[in-house]
Amino acid sequence: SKTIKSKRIGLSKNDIKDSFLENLFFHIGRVPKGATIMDYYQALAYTVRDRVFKEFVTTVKRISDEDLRVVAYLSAEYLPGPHLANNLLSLGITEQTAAAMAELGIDMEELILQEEEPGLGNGGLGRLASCYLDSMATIGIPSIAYGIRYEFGIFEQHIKNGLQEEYTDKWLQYGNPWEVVRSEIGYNIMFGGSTKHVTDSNGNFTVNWIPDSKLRGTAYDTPILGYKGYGSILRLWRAEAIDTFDFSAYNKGDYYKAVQEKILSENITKVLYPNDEQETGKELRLKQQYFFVSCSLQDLIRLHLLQGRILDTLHEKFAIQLNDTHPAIAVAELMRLLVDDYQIDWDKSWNITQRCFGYTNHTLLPEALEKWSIPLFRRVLPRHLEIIYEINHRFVQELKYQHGCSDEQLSRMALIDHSGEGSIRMAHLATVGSHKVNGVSALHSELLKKHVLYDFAQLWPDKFCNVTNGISPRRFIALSNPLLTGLITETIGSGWLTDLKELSKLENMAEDPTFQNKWMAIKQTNKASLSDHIKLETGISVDPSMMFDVHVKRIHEYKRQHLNVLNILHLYLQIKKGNNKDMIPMAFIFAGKAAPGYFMAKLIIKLITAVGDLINQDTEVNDKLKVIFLPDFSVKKAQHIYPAADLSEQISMAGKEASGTGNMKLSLNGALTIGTLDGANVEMMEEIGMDNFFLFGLNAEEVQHKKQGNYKPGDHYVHNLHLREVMDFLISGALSPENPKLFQPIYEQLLYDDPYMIMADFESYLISRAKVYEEWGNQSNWTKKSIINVARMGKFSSDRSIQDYSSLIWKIDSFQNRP
Ligand code: 26Q
Repeated sequence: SKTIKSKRIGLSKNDIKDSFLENLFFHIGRVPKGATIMDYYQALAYTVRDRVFKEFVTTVKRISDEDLRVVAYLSAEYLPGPHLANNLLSLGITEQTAAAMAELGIDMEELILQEEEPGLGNGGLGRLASCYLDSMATIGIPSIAYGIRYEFGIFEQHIKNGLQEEYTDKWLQYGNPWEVVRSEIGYNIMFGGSTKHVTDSNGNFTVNWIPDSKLRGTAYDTPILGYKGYGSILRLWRAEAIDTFDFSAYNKGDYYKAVQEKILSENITKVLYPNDEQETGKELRLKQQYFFVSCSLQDLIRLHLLQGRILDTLHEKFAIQLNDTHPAIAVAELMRLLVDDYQIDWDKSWNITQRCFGYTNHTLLPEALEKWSIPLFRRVLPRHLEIIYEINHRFVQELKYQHGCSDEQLSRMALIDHSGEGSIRMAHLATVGSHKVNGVSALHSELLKKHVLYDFAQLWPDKFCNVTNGISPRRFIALSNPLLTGLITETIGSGWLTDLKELSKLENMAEDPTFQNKWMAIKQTNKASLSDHIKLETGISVDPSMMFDVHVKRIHEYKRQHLNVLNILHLYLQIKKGNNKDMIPMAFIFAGKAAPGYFMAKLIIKLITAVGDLINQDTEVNDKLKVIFLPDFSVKKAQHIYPAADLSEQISMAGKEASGTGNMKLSLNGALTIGTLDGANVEMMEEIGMDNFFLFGLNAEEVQHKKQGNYKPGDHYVHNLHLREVMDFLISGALSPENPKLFQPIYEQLLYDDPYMIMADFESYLISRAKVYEEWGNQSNWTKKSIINVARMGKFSSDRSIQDYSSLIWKIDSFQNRP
């Protein structure tokens, strides 16, 4: 790579300009006259990609030359966000590139907006994987990230008559300049059929899996650059037919059948399941998981053997991290590869397997724990079922004879749940097959040990640890909030972007009036920009001087967007009664997708938009209140919203949100948080201090306790006048004159069941909000708290999370820490 010194990858303005014109001509086949904005975007993308490749190749060479230990991150989801601006930032060429474009009469910002982001995930878990990849590349943890190249990512959300409608995401329709297909890197994947247990002529016992279908996984690589750092790679698998045509069928004249196999094969990676909970019994989903896991493990084995090593040392060279249970079938697949394909004996294989894997759990919701029905599993993966039975058998024997576990304990811990038609507990498979299991926040990791994986934590206390989630400061402040980034760098230097703890140097400035004014002015500018965007997208005008109260995340009952709505209705009713003397003008901004089959979540969207319709048009209230639902939340939209937020809503029922990461992104951009003691909010409040955080609601223990007692949500209705007014209003028909019963399901659930304790937390929420209004009244004071929030966010960098993974789980040194 040292020989590649041409101006083709030069970083000066002129080299960039020349390469841009060259790429426009040779890659796109255009000259500036007649080129479209999309042509320009593509040409710039190729120009940047060339430069990314150079850095990337340098890192790969170093890993290979120094024979380094590597992290293989397995995740069914990634949400990298747009690549162009991030790569410019990482290469440090944003300014000269903008100047080069300007000389050609092109606005670079406009090109940046052309990019369709890869929506290859649902939400937090997918975005976390991408933040981690950014951090591994920045710090220099040798890594490769594996996943699925969904042709259609998360659906596009449109709002029609206030309701969510889903449209196909066509992110590949104009091609994808960031990836390269590696046609030569591909693996055969088998499904279905049966197994044959045979003893060969040498007396060796082997198992043959005779599948009923095969397909091929091909690698598509996207190089990932860390900030002024190293490279990593996102390797996504696409399913293809092994033979384009079934020639025997073709020759018989059955063209349709011949093509069908190709279509069926390609189906596997067609579309992302848009559910951020378990999608029960979907055969295709199981096939997706197995498909990408098998490709990835075969690839690791190939890389390992290519370096001239033997499989006995696989665990020395690779740390394989399972992002939730979605890739947990890897435990059985690695055993199959080692035992069946490479004839390594079971015990040795098991030892290698356990030492390779680490498992990260992201949920405590019992309904979200992955299970696969045994009949389905047998149909798709007959050999893996046998292997899981064998793992289970040995595990149960060990529990019984070495640990003296009771039958009750055994049935609780087994990999197989025998109720009904029987199912496989993927979290148990992942736990047994890994050497470390971690939760994603301190609270979550404790609850994991106390409830979901209690017996395992008793058995193997050392296996359990915590790694609190983090976010990439490059994407979520440097890229998204250039003005604030500029002010911070001007004040404390630029070291904070790779060492976020340095933000603490801002504390000195918190009470400085000049600094406060600059801080406020930036927030104001960001709000004005979002306000323009809101006007463009929804037609609603929002005065940027209003407080921007932001609630953006997937729509879920446990996240309690409807608690927020109840408060908005309360404010509305107060204004209507004339109790609005010193009410603070507020814009409530919501965004987030609902799973297409999740009735209540979709009804909550309708509720938000109905409340918006009522309020935004009512001149008696609309100078005090606005309610916005911004459609189609994505990484790109998120980057626009966070910098403009004054208040961050993190109001899930305590014990339900594993960590949350939006909480960190908003706080890093200077929003104050109103929130419950849930997930990482707990640690954020510890860092930020009670005085700078608006806490409310039951804690996880109190929730638990109340649930075990006899919780009567109706009591709150009876005793709290405000709550009663709001609830009655919900079914008064005022929100939905054409269908007065529309919101009855929400009303009834809250009144008679209230699984997420909205009624119990309502009063406390209002009290906490009253403190928000009080603090907002003193803008200098608010700004001081905003600065303190940012100054104390250092812990929540994904760089810190990756350091934790590296030292606690992976035992891998970064480039930074080696000579
Ligand atoms: C599983 C089976 C079948 C179909 C879909 C799924 C599926 C897909 C995605 C299940 C769950 C997810 C995503 C979960 C998720 O995003 N969890 C969030 O992870 C974040 C990162 O750790 C946390 O901050 C959030 O608290 C957690 O909700």
